[in-house]
Amino acid sequence: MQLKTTTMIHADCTISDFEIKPDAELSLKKKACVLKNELFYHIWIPAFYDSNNDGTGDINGITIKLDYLASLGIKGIWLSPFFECDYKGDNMHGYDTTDFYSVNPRLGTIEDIKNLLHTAHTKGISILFDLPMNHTSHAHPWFIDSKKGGAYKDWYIWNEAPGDGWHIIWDEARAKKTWHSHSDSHYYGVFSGYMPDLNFVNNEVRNEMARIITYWLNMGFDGVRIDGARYIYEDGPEKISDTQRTHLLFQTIRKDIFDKYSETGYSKLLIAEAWGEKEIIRNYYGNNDEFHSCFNFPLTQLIPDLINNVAHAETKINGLIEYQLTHYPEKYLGGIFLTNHDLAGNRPATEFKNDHKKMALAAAIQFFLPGTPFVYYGNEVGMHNANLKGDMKLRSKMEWEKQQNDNAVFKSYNALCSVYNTILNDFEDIDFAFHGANKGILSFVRIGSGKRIVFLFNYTGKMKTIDIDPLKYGGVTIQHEIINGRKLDHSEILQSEQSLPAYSFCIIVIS
Ligand SMILES: [Ca+2]
Repeated sequence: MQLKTTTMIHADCTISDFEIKPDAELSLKKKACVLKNELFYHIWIPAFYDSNNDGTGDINGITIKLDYLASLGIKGIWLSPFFECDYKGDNMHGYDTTDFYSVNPRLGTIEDIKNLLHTAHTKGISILFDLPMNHTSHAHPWFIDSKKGGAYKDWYIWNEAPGDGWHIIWDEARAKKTWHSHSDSHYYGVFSGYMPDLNFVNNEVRNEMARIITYWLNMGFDGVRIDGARYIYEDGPEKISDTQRTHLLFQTIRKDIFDKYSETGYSKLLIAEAWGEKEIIRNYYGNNDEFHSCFNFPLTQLIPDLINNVAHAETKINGLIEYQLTHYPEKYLGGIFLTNHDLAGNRPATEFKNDHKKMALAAAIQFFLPGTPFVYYGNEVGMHNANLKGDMKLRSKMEWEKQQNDNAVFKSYNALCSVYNTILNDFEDIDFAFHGANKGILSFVRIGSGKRIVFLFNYTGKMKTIDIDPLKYGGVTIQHEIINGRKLDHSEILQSEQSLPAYSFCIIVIS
């Protein structure tokens, strides 16, 4: 009986009819997953840089600013959605796709995309695209046909009498509807009636999604961020997220698509937006056979909480990292971010009320915990949350005028990016010793081939004495950096006890 059930579930999660054929002209050769100790930058396209002065940031604007990103030390970019979409008003988010194969003309053309890929790759910068695969816009031709009962009828989820219990998990009032009426029936749309969910039980839908993913990866993209990964299959009331079939489909996509790209020498990254607690995120790594990486949502709140001295923040961050070390697959690399486009966190300038030291400290923790830092556009120049409603707070125009050398935040980010690329270039994480957040000091050691790096962060407003006895870390030769403070000389390090000023940090490289 068990075998029969498993086979049946697998049958709902297979894919075929796609081709792995990376374009050699536009693709970047990568032996390993693109996220290994590489600094990423998250761009909200309409807000970033407007190349043709029509009021909307665009693809060519990113190409123009690649030198800026390269000089900062950025090695990869995650783009907000650029597919043709329905809503094109002030908060054009692009998660309401009307054509997965074409580019929103407000953002540019397919030639602009190819030019961006080519130019970025010549500078060694990877590019990820954002795929809202769970749903389309209600204005997508597939859904218009589905509503009429045409050939695409079964591409969406219809139910004459869905009943109760289909609540979205983040809506505590449990008032938001996930079923939406149309003539005598109802269709399912977990995010809204404007974005109906695709029916992944339908073989044609899965194959189409595999074609879409490989179309863009073949063109030259280096990976994909899967939007709303928790909501792909739903099993009924109270079972609309994190279902077994959702995991099985991503395992299939990993094995049949991503592992095959790796075999061609063009490794591509699969990263999840699985917005939830650590136990939920853990399952999207599978047994190292599902997503390469998942965004670390719990950490986004805990980093500022630690620095802002919020009650129990030490216990919570220790609990999070110890859980990850115990339960996540070995060498997992999460995406670490302080802000994204969705109100998951405030911009640091707002969160820390413009306190430059706290902002630099938060960025340093984000950068140096094992994982991949994703810098949200504008955080590096100290942009604040905009005085706008809802998620528009985090989607305001890039403040290019703040990109000046006398900007203290920008200076800190430049220094951090430079140190990051210097000490983690070619660093292979072999082991990690987490000493935890304790009495105002967060400390850990990253151990790689040939060197180990000690990190100490003082997240209090007081001077702290730290023990940097090299013997304790088994080091022979010591190089060192102190940011937000002065540089130590060798004899001082041998004294082993040092003072670490308020909201500053110390990085010791032992090789
Ligand atoms: Ca779904």
